[in-house]
Amino acid sequence: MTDYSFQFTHAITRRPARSVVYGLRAKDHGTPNFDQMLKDHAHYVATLRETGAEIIELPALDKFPDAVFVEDNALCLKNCAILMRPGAVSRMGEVAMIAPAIRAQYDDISEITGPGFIEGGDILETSREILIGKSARTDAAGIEELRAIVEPRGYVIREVQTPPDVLHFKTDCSLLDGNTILSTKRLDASGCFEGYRVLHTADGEELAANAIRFNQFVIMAANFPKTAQMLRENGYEVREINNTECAKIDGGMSCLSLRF
Ligand code: CIR
Repeated sequence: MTDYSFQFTHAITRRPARSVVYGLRAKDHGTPNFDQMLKDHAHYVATLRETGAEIIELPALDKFPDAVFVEDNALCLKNCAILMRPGAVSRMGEVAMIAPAIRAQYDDISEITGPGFIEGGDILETSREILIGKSARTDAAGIEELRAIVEPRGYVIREVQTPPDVLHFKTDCSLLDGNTILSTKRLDASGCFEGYRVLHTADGEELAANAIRFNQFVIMAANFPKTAQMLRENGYEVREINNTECAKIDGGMSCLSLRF
């Protein structure tokens, strides 16, 4: 049986624009190297494609430095998609730019119209529910607007809390299979994953938590050897992608694609 929380036939990505060096960031970790980011992005796209999925690559958008992080623009479910309303003002215009690509794939499309905010990075879909972390980018009104759209379509929403000073809920966790979550210890300590099997990132490797399960692969940022080994020991087929440049602007593996 297909588990739509990690078995996908499609992904949408967007090539990084030169303006990506001006992307939003919470702390200064230096300017991303654009050429390295292009290489890493190409590696990421090739890895998604290796699973047999169709990858729709959208062109770079110089006007929106963070537009490479398409995950925040939409929620793509099995039979419907919802266009988000980013909490970051500089990112609001990205949604209209991605809408045509989503409309080409879905018949049932809704959009968050506000006044609330919600970004895809705060949304974790598992095989039984959709967890949404309240954060600086996702507020209660945004979550309620999404709830009103998806619950009549048969989905269950559970509001949780993104840890303070963490950009998105999925900065600290990922789905490994329908019932297994990779999480930082700090997020798991909140109790939000009760009933799931939870594997923890190694101490000091918290940035490894933002991974994706995409068909047969767990795709994670490189340079987190203990967490990668732990995942391999648990039977996952791990692929590592250099993420040093995206990490400078708080981006990771999940942010770079919409998967459906
Ligand atoms: C931002 O602050 O919006 C971007 N620089 C990073 C977005 C990362 N997106 C994600 O975790 N889903």
